Amino acid sequence: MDIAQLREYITNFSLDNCALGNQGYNRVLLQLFGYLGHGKSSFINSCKYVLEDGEFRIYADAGHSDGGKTTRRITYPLTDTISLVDNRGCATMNSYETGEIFAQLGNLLPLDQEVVWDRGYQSIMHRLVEGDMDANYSDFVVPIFVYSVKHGITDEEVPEIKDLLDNARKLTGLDPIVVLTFKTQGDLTGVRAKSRNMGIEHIFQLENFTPSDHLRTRARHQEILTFFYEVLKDVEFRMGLKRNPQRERAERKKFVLEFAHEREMKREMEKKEQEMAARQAERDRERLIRPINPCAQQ
Ligand SMILES: Nc1nc2c(ncn2[C@@H]2O[C@H](COP(=O)(O)OP(=O)(O)OP(=O)(O)O)[C@@H](O)[C@H]2O)c(=O)[nH]1
Ligand SMILES: [Mg+2]
Repeated sequence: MDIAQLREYITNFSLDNCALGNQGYNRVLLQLFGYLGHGKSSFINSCKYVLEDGEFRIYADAGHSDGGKTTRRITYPLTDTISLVDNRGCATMNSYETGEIFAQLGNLLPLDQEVVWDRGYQSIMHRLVEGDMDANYSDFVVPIFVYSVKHGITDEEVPEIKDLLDNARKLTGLDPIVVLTFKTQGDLTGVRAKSRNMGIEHIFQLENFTPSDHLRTRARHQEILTFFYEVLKDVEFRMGLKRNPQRERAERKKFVLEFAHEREMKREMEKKEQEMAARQAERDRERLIRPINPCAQQ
């Protein structure tokens, strides 16, 4: 497909035209997630630039440095059917942040609000229950993991990222699609190979358009349009199966609650083990010093 055909397919895409109709869905929500400063907001600006075909504009506020810029979870409509969500990036995938990431990804919390990294199971549970008051059943969620080639992937980072992607797959029922940013600024081949080994099938790579570099080139446009084409083909395929938006949301909620609960139990256990180890160390220390204590020898 050439650029014009890709653009036409994307702008005209409607869930109503899927094999079994829209089945209660009316929006494709591309949920961008990943670490701080890897180019999520810039990817949104790039997508808007390519799809709207106008001047380069900053829609999603992109930072200058190592990230932490986006703290609200904001929706950016792209076509009548497709919206992008700029989720809050996290520094490490520690347990609290991961629970929160999954609550965001599962679209279980209201959009366009500040994201707080909450502490503990109870807090997530309360917010999910509140989220039910304004529950959304009509978004078809697609997880998009944004990762910078410049950052690279060390062998130590692989298990954490794999875990995150596997859980995103379980949560949404879709293979996460990986977008590699800063593609000319690191070991692209190595990062691609590691992503493939993690079971990722769809990997896209690009240099985001930025305020200092937004020269239109065919290759850059083609990459972004192809990305949307593949995403929508995947959506079309999934929509060819019988779906139930209410049930799917309930399943996502169960997943997040179970995940948060498990993490809480694990944390409690680790805390107890640490306390026991500290008490044991204290007892050992006392035993060691007792024989040389003159009072103890009398
Ligand atoms: N050269 C180049 N710069 C990029 C690319 N993607 C992002 N940047 C720059 O990297 C910085 C961080 O990008 P953001 O888009 O703010 O990253 P983010 O993931 O939204 O970060 P947080 O919201 O802070 O988590 C900005 O200065 C961007 O201009 C890219 O593909 N190539
Ligand atoms: Mg951002």
